[in-house]
Amino acid sequence: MSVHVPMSTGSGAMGAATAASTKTRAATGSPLPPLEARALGRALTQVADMTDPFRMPPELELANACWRIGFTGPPGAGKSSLVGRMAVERHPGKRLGVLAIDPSSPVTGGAILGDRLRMDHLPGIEHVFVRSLAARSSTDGLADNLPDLLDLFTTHRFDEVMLETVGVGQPEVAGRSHVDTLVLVLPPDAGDVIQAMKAGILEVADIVVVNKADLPGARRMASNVTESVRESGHGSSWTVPVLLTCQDDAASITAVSQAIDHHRSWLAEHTSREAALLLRERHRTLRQLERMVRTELDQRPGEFFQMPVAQQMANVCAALVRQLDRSSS
Ligand SMILES: Nc1nc2c(ncn2[C@@H]2O[C@H](COP(=O)(O)OP(=O)(O)OP(=O)(O)O)[C@@H](O)[C@H]2O)c(=O)[nH]1
Ligand SMILES: [Mg+2]
Repeated sequence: MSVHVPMSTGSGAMGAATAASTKTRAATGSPLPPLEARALGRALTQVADMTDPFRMPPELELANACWRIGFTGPPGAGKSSLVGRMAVERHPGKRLGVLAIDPSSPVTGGAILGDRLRMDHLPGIEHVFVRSLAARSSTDGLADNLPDLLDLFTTHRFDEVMLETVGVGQPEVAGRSHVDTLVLVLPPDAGDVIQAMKAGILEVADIVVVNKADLPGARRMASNVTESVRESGHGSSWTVPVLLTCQDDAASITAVSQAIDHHRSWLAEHTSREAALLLRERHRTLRQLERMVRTELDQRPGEFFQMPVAQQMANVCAALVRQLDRSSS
């Protein structure tokens, strides 16, 4: 079964993904169309619940892709609190979405801790949409259908979406390929986490936040992280800012928001958005294929794997081609 999500009109004008698309709606002065929050909520549930290993993704006008900001970090670092504050800080003049992915138990498929959003103050704000979803069967802490879930925010004409994921060390976990700006949120006592992250997430974070600056050890943690970031490097000329935040210190929240804007401007100046969006599509295809292959292999009996490997692969590929033919006819 495949689910049809609302599509944007147009012919996928990737070439138009220029600096103009980095302007906010407030900057361009165009009015916001009505937000169909209930339709979006239903579509998110529908896409999140899909178990079909094969889905034809919607044709999107990539040039209109909304800006995606990821917040990741260990459990309890204060990601939700920060995202909540950030939404208040950033929503004026924009349509802004918040999507939090909860880790879920692989055994029951249910979210362990349920909805832990600390954003009760947000749903009343016009043009701000908040949703929390369980990660389902995905093994890397992200929802299996995350690319499609995030696309829904583009089809519903959002300017910006903030994604919260629990990061435990691997860049994939952070959803690096799904977002434009990745913010790593750490608590003051994350020394062990930093050790574990050295070869991973620290290298792909665009901004590092040491939260709970009101607690002892935060400053020391920030200077340790600054050192680690300097050692590991970012792989580009972007200088990763390491910022201290405290939920009750409005100026510290504003500083993170400004760093996000700064990173966006830097990307617009130094990188190709078109290339970044195509890389994201590549990642989607890869994830989709991995999922389809895994599902096919799960259906094969043990004897299947006695065949020569080339024959096994040809058999699986033929089955995938049949599936694709069926779904496009
Ligand atoms: N002292 C202090 N506590 C904070 C701060 N920010 C958040 N907290 C507290 O830290 C706890 C965890 O906050 P969350 O925002 O739920 O953290 P999270 O990273 O989203 O947690 P998970 O989604 O469970 O991984 C809560 O009790 C918050 O009130 C802060 O700046 N200072
Ligand atoms: Mg949270």
